[in-house]
Amino acid sequence: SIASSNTGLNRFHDKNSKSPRILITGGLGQLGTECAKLLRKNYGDENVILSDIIKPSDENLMSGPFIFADILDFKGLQKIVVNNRIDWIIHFSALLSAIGEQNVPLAVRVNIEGLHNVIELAKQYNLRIFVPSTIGAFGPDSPRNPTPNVTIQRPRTIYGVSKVHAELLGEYYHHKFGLDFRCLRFPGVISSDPPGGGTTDYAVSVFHEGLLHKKYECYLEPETRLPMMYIDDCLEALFQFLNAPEDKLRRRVYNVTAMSFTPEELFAEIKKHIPDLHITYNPDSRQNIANTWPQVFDDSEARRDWGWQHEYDIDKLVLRMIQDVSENFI
Ligand code: AKB
Repeated sequence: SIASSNTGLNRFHDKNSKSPRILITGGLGQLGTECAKLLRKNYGDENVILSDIIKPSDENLMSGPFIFADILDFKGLQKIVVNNRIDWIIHFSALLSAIGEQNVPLAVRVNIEGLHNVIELAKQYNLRIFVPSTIGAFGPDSPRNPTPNVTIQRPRTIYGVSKVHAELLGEYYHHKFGLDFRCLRFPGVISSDPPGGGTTDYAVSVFHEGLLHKKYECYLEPETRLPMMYIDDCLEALFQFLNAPEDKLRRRVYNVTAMSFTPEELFAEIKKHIPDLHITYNPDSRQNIANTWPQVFDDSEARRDWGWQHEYDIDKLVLRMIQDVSENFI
């Protein structure tokens, strides 16, 4: 994993500077536990607090502190920030694209009201705040191949709308109040830990189903091209960007990606390792979402400004996922 492949502690912090104290919200989603591992490796176990409203497993509790935090409870959050002397917030709590469409009022509360709470808190206590955005922040009017950093957005999902709102509010707070707001637009993130309720989830499920049952029914059409990245690259981008000096940042919101592929191309690569994998297609409402999203994401500004570079292309990703899922889930 990225945490163990790092060359050592404090890659970006000199030995004499104090480690930041970091709160991760929505910490038991797809990115939280792996992100905590990486940050703990760099800043010390006790300095990274994972939080969620979900009950943690024993494994979640293994590497450092976990607390209950409800992002809809402003006072509760305030107490956590003060009592734990938090310096940075990584705000992962959100309902993803497909699940958000099934419960729009809840998505509005979690994705928009929750964001209001953490951003206001970050302003009041002068915290650095990272909020992930997504390829889902684009829509049918956006150029799809490639999709540049600054262009028409106008998404058609509540998830996308909430992420555009987060991007704009964060930029506004930065310019108006000097808030240290940082935001990366991620593509579909692929990890052996399952995501929940996204449009790009097929690219994770196929590994689990494929290795267990040798068959997978895909809910997207075979030629649906979407940008993707392996979780180690995603967290590496987050880590580098969090630590990028202010003078390198020409904007507060950057596209990042690693590759783009269609289901057909991914399955062909997996079949090199699991030749008897049987694929069927049965597109559902997620196809309509995917049809409005970028096919190829232009992240040249992140590469130019703060040196973003990905490590995993499709062949390396497939090898690594087969290994991860076989070791941890089969
Ligand atoms: C989703 O599919 O909703 C997410 C995303 C691309 O933001 N994985």
